Amino acid sequence: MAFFRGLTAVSRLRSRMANEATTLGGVRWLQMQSASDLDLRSQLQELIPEQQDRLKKLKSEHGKVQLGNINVDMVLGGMRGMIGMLWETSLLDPEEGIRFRGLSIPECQKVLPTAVEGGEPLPEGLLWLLLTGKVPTKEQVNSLSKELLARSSVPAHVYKAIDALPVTAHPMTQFTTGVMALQVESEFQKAYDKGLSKAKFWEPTYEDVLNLIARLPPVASYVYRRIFKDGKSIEADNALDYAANFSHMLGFDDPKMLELMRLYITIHTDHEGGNVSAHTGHLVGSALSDPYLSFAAALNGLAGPLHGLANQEVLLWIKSVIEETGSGVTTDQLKDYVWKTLKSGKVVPGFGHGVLRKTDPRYSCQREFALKHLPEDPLFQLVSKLYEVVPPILTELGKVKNPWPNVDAHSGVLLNHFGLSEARYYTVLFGVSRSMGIGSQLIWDRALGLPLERPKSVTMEWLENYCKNKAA
Ligand code: NMX
Ligand code: MLT
Repeated sequence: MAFFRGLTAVSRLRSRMANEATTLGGVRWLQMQSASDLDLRSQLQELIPEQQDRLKKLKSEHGKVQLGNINVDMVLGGMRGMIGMLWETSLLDPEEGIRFRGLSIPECQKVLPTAVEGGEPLPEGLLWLLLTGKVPTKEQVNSLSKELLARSSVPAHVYKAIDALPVTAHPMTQFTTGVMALQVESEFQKAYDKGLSKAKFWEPTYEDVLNLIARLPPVASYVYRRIFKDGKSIEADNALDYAANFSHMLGFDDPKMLELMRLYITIHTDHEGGNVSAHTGHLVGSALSDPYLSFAAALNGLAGPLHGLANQEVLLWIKSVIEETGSGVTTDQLKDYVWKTLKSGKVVPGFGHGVLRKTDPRYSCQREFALKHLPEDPLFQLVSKLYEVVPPILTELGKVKNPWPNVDAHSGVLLNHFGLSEARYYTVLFGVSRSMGIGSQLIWDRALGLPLERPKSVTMEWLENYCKNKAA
């Protein structure tokens, strides 16, 4: 009975999405099945002319409409709140969190195909959604899983490039080196060198992006096993989906870990365009650098502690709490540790955000996963305690705009529970997932012919003179 009630709710959501097709930008959300429907590239081929016309119309009819006012604080404050980029695949609401092509995380969990009945979404489904704006069928997702598997072979020189680094090099350095080594196979670069017309730029970009996404799990798992295990790679299992296969190649086959990996890869894919990694990927891509060059640049941004590296920092911080206080840490001890961190001039990792002003829904869905699968895990219980302790302290500081936890506050304890305890590796997992969002948008950047990104910068003297003249 509950199952049928669940099905009714899903079909209500699907039909709501179908009805909302025009309000969500005119992209068709659902479709009937035909042979070419299983081929993602053919789907894009159909969508691109529509979206090109839509952009042309937007430019010609509304090009001069003003979008907010830029003030000096925004220029000096990291461009917060400044609208300055087109990013089609997702949109972030400060209160609600991320929507992938209009769908929130709970909605994606309801409508995207899963590997397990009632389980977590398959990231291939989210990739399809990001690229096309359509919720794929299970057949489409299976077909994409197979396509990614078929594209996943990694040339030997990539592993040699990684092996040239000391094994002590940070996993992100080794991973990005692998991505740069993959670049020698760029279809975009080859086609551009042969004089490909601008109208066709999206086609080799599509090939590069799908190849890149497909090849990241073997490269990333190679890095993991080189640094933390015996150095022996584990063969892909062709029967598995993208995330499960990645987990398998890392060395983790517990069915719950496979589900965690599906959830993990799904929720980290995209967070609109202004975050450091996405913005970097888009900026570098705007110079017509190919997707490998663009994504390697994005990864270097992700490797910063205020961005993706925060997931590493969170687990290390949690472990340092336990080291100092023992495992039965009390609320008062936790408060003292948070204050000690702040007083030493550090941030509390995993809390705060540049845009969000509420608890990150990516945190909430990981919390739900933990409540379902590992409620007794002591580190999960510590993370739950931090949820009570940290926000009032950050609020008391008086300057923190968002005291609530972000995605990184939770991910480490889940991975740690299933044996992936090496915190220094966590940002690589984030990177594998982010390739789907940045890559999808890069394809649309080329399909829509978006221009070189080149904002204006000014000096302090320029600002002082401008403000003086304005006041006069
Ligand atoms: N702990 C201590 N201080 C903080 C925190 C925090 N978690 N969050 C913000 N602040 C401080 C911030 O450093 C700034 O101080 P100051 O004026 O002295 O420079 C002040 O509060 C105002 O910052 P906000 O405007 O609230 O935040 P901003 O947009 O500048 O930065 C983050 C956003 C995410 C960089 C910041 O909240 C932070 O450093 N958080 C901890 C690191 C983290 O979890 N990063 C991961 C973000 C998600 N991701 O995956 O990328
Ligand atoms: C992200 O997922 O990119 C982070 O939450 C940072 C951001 O959105 O600025």
